[in-house]
Amino acid sequence: MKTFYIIACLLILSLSQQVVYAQQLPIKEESAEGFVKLGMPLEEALIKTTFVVEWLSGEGSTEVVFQGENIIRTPDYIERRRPHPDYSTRGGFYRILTKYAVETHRYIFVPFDNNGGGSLTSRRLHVVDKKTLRTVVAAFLAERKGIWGLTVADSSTDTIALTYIIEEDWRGNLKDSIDKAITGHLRMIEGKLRDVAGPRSPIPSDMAFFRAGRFFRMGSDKWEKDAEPDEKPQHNVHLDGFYMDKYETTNAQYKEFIDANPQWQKNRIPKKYHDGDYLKHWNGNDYPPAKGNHPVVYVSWYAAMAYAEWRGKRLPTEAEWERAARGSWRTINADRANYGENVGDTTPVGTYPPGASGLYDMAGNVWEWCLDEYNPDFYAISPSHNPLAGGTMDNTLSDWRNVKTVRVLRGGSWVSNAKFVRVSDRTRFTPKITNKARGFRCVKPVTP
Ligand SMILES: [Ca+2]
Ligand SMILES: [Ca+2]
Repeated sequence: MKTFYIIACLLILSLSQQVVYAQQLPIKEESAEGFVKLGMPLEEALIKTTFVVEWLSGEGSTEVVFQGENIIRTPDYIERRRPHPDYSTRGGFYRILTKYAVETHRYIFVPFDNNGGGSLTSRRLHVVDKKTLRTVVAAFLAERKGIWGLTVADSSTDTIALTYIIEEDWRGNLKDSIDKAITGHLRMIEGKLRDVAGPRSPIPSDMAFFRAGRFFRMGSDKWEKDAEPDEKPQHNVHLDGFYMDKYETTNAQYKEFIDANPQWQKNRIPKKYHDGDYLKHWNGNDYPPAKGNHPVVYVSWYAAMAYAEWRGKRLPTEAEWERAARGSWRTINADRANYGENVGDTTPVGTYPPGASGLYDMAGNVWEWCLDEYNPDFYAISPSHNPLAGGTMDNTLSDWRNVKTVRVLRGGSWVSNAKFVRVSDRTRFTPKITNKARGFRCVKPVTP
């Protein structure tokens, strides 16, 4: 008992000092504070948790009630826990298990079935140490193929994450060997996730935070109406954490940029960075009267890149853009977005209600430049982690002035038909092109 409290105190102490580190990673619906604010002492909570000891040899299992420190600690079993009725909400049970895993330097993993279905409480949660993890995953994988989720609780960095450890490609084949998947996963958890789980520093008020490890289906399904070939196959994507601007970049913001960087003013910008129409609607270095809060348009991809760099940000990858835009509406109409000439011009940013993630005008108003080269076949070959077409992130960010290949735009504009306002629609233009319906917004990685 004493040892337990000493460990707990040390944990709390180290948590309070690691200000630069991440807060506990919230799982799904859980708030960032959920873990540390678990009201009941762990000891007490665990006593109320039924768990099943399951031997890896396959010799069976025993159901027992957790009794404080009296855990059978042998290397050849795993614990499969079930929530006490008092903790039957998925969040409550998850928090208890996670806290337990952190304090015992162990991991939890959650095998998902092929459909990813079922509530978290109905899934089997296994508590294992790092060494056992490989054995356990291999054993389960032999049993049935599928997409395997892993929640890792890492006691050294006090982070947890729900991520996918082994993924299927669109044909149903596993993408990695077990060894490769586990190694890669642990490296990621131990490295990047500590900073991206849930930043302790406040989220900038004009940006929305997107947690790492979130999995989503990118692209369009076979049956999706209006989907074009370049939106297929639908595939799994896993992203590092990032912030995204809540609004499209405005004229007023863009003016600050050209005032501070005269080489990007209309009469100074080098020819290689635009098509002759750059800031066509501006009067010299002034945006049109009363349009300070409208999205800037007539900006090339180069101009967007330069602006983002100056702000200490960058353009979003297509995957980041789509992940941020997903989950808002199944249908679109004139009350929700500025598209299809229903207004006849850009509208001030934030005129329409925000989407599910708190972002405005992802659908319509102006098309938004993305970082990626446009490759219609990219989805068939795209890596599952942080996909980016046309080069590495480092190369693209350091060498963007020499980029010549076509770039992606997303989200449709005030001119576009509904078809182009769909979240998975992709379009493209050469990086020099500017026009009245194209602008951008920026993102910022959480890990420097
Ligand atoms: Ca937009
Ligand atoms: Ca398209």
